[in-house]
Amino acid sequence: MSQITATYLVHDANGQLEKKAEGIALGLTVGSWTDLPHLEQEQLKKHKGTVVRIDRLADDESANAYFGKKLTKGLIRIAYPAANFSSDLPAILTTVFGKLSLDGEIKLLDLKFSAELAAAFPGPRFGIEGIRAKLGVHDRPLLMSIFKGVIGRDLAFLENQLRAQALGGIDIVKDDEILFDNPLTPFEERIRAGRKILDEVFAETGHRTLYAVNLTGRTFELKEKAKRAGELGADMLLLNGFAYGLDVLQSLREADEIGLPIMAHPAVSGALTSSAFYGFSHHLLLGKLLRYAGADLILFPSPYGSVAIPRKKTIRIADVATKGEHGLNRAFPVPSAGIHPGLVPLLVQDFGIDHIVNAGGGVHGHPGGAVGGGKAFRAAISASLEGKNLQEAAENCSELKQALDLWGVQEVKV
Ligand code: 1AE
Repeated sequence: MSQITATYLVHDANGQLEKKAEGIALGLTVGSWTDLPHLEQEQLKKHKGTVVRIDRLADDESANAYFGKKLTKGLIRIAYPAANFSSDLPAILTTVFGKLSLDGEIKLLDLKFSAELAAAFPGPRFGIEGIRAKLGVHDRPLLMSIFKGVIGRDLAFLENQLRAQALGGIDIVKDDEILFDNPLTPFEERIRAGRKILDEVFAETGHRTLYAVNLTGRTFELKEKAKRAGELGADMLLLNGFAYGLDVLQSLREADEIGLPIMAHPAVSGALTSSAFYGFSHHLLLGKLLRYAGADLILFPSPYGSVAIPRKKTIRIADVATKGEHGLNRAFPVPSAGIHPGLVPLLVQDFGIDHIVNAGGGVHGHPGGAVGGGKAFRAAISASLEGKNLQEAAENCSELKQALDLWGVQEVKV
């Protein structure tokens, strides 16, 4: 049967997980059950939510302290028949976590899509393989950087930053997520200028860099704007997917007339994922749902940088973005924020070859500017893949040495 199965973390004051689970399964589907006459039960059977499993977890003092009462902690798994909702994320999320999310004592950890339901979702148009093919780079993590300090600056400033990043050997340059359409660097002008600079650098050096332009503005304008971006030569779209909503991302992904890779930024998602007690798990929201909706690249907080989340959670996000899921294309994991070259060995250890090293300050803050920053990162990536110590590699790369002197190296502990 086509269905979606939700796993919840619950904290129950009454200590009755079975009753709680049954209440959710019925409350979010047919309402009541045992009181219904047999005929109505027969009619409604295919719409009834089913409690699949209940696991009681050990008492959690931190949860009791947070809620100010003794609670029973558990995992509850409920299957919802696809007959109850249309095959879109707004309907699915409202079914499995609509009103339920409002009680503040329940966290949605996972959603398991049946094969039939998963077939309604596009997944990434390009995915890891498609992005690699665009760049012709198949044997190393990609390197991405971010325009920084560009608000209030003109196009010439952006052009200089872009040229420096590309000359540093960076594979993808993305707009800062806080750069919106503005009179100094309008959307279309940014794309035209970016196309010109990157083609020039390619002609000079043979290095291909892709530019991801921030797709911004009112929701109903986005499709036309994205199409125009492609016509003007943008390589990729950046989308603040949680400010707009997952279904907006999916609609952009599905529009064949756009046909550009989409990079999803995690802005705003922290409000939905950060609590241990309510909201969504990181891997569900940032890994699975972004992938189902069609993000080719998924940015998320790294375990090491300025807005770090625990390592295990980041690895789970990357796993969900890249494994299984009914054959959907694999989304590129991009652990981000506060990344510098000294962290690259750890990133390679945690995420392997199929991830993107992404840095803003760690590129532009290099003493040699973005050219030096890019070179330092590329050297750190090569050394990490060869299993070389970064200090040793820095003997042959002055830019890497400068970076390590500035930011240090974080040791890999196996
Ligand atoms: C998790 C998103 C990271 C991001 O968007 C960003 O701008 C990072 O910048 P840096 O590398 O921390 O300077």
